[in-house]
Amino acid sequence: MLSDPIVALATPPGRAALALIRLSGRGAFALAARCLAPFSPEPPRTVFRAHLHHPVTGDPVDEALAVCFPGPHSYTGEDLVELSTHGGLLVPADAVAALAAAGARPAEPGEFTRRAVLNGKMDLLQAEATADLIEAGAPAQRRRALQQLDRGLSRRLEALRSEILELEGLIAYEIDFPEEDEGPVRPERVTAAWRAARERIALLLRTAADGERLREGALLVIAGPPNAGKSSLFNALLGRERAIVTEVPGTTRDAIEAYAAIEGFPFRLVDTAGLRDSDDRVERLGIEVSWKYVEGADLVLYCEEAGDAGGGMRDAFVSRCQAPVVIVQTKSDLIPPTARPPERLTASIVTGEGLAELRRRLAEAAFGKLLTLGDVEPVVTRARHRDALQRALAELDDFQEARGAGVEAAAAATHLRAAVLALDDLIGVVTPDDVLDRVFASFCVGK
Ligand SMILES: Nc1nc2c(ncn2[C@@H]2O[C@H](COP(=O)(O)OP(=O)(O)OP(=O)(O)O)[C@@H](O)[C@H]2O)c(=O)[nH]1
Ligand SMILES: [Mg+2]
Repeated sequence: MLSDPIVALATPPGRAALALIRLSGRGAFALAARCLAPFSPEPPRTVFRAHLHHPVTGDPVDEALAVCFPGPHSYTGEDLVELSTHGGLLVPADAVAALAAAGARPAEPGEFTRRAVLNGKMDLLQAEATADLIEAGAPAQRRRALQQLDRGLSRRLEALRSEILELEGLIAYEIDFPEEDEGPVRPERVTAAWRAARERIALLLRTAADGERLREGALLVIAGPPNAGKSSLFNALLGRERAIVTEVPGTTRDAIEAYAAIEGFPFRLVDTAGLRDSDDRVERLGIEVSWKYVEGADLVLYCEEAGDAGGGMRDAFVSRCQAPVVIVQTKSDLIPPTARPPERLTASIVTGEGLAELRRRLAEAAFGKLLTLGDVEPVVTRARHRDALQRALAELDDFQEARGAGVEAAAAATHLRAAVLALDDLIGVVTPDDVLDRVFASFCVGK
């Protein structure tokens, strides 16, 4: 395993009070000693102040604070030094250059965390959760990432893994007693254990759609006839005036996309051009774009003016949509409360009425499964997780099919072994390099 010393700036470069620099690997302390005076790794995990200078020219770089974490009690599991310097563009870059001149190599993105995984400080799911935590833009994303970092998903998968291993153990009896008609383990017991493990995997897989949406944000497309108040609602949900609003039908020509947290959940909001037959070439193009977005949406918010009798258009629209549609009647302030149909969601951006309920409905429609699961139940959040679980499930099913077909126990058991391997891949027990490359490709340098 590579453990050569690596260095990186862990904070973004630019005008800031402080910067954090990390140095990790074999010989990290000796290397730091060439740039810091005074320097001593003893006592460990204790902050000390030191002059930081270039090891070759002796040029002073900064007055820094340093902490030494001797391996294996460090983030990477290796000897690790963290330096706090002044921020800005020059000082942190010079500090990194000084450590590089002393013999450290600039780290690749995610290389510190990759070493943490390889040294058994965390599993691959926790490493992914670290990246998710950094990327989190909505509270629900942060909570989910923290739960995965706390090994919520890892523990569930480990339990599942032991269940399959126990099932393999039951089968081993049959392998040991091949002559007997019926081994010491009743077939129903094997079937019950198989069914329990299968159901657990299926349960996790059912969280995948909402979980992946939670990481990426739900694509919420606002659509409807011109002048229905779509852009106004878009701005209200965003909390700022992003889209142009006028009383002229056909104001929005192009789709406008923006990120918003609604009820703590991440959404990618899209405002679109109003749908109608138009002779205007530019508007027609805009309407085509609207339909493209509607077709790719996770959720559609269909707007129609309160009291609008355009039910035919709405029904035709809904039947053309793949994604779930939330229908809202806008401008409810323009009609008397008695005229509002009780079964319809109504909202007004003038009075603010109905907006809180609308937000709740949108979160419910896009993330309903996560809302019912709460924050305790683990959820799978990546295609990588889904693929591995599907592989495990397919192997379990092949196992049961083989038994049904009277295949010899030892041969049937190979499917259980393969299911365990799929879970191992997922947790990151024995992960091939190319999988690691893919996971860490999206990481920040210095993490
Ligand atoms: N009274 C009232 N007027 C509203 C409300 N929402 C929007 N409007 C008005 O309705 C008109 C159209 O609003 P927009 O948000 O531009 O409508 P749109 O659906 O985006 O229209 P297009 O982009 O042309 O398709 C504007 O004059 C808004 O001020 C509301 O809740 N109450
Ligand atoms: Mg508009």
